[in-house]
Amino acid sequence: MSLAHIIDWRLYVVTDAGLSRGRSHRAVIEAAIVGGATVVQYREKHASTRQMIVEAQELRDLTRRAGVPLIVNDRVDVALAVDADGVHVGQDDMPVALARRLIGNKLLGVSAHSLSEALQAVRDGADYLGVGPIFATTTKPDAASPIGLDGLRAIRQHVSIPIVAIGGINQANAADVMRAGADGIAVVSAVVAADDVTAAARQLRALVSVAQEKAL
Ligand code: 3NM
Repeated sequence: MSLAHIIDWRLYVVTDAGLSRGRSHRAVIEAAIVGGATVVQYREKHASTRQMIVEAQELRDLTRRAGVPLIVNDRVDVALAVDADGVHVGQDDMPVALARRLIGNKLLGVSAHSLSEALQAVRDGADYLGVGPIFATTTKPDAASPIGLDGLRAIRQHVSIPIVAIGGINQANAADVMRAGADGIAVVSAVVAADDVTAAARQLRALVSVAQEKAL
């Protein structure tokens, strides 16, 4: 059993500068943690490396104080530089086995959009999967087509490492996603773009917790 099995994956909040309505990553993530975010992913596609280091370090400081794991999207170098808890790679990012060699026993998450990608990621040494998009999303313009709850269930049946589901997840469908076998929901817009980030996180956290308790 890896470290990934003892992490609370229920509410995995992913940053997005474009959706944060002028609020800093730090302000958004602080508010999300107050509302009950259990994992934070720093995802930044446009900033300079220098800016990413500054922002990731801010998130590192506050996630460490809160006891919440910090994962950096795509950028192994940034993750190592700020001593994040892990890295998350997509299918076009650094190959999983190579990322593993660079990060040692830090957490390694992999995006999977199909059962075959999921099985390959497990073979390559992923600690957890980001499975999606479950539903349509405008947050990631190059997202694959939605795999739905059935797609999520199929992957769950074949994979025992933790799964966070992503893509179009919100208050209306979070419980369904948990019932389909996810260990947690990964959300961008439902939290980061909310008027009240803390309230949005709190509501999602309650929904996933109730769904998970019922499933146990
Ligand atoms: N990755 P929202 S979908 C960052 O399918 C990301 O791998 C996806 O944003 C994948 O919660 C996605 O706003 C965007 O729908 C999710």
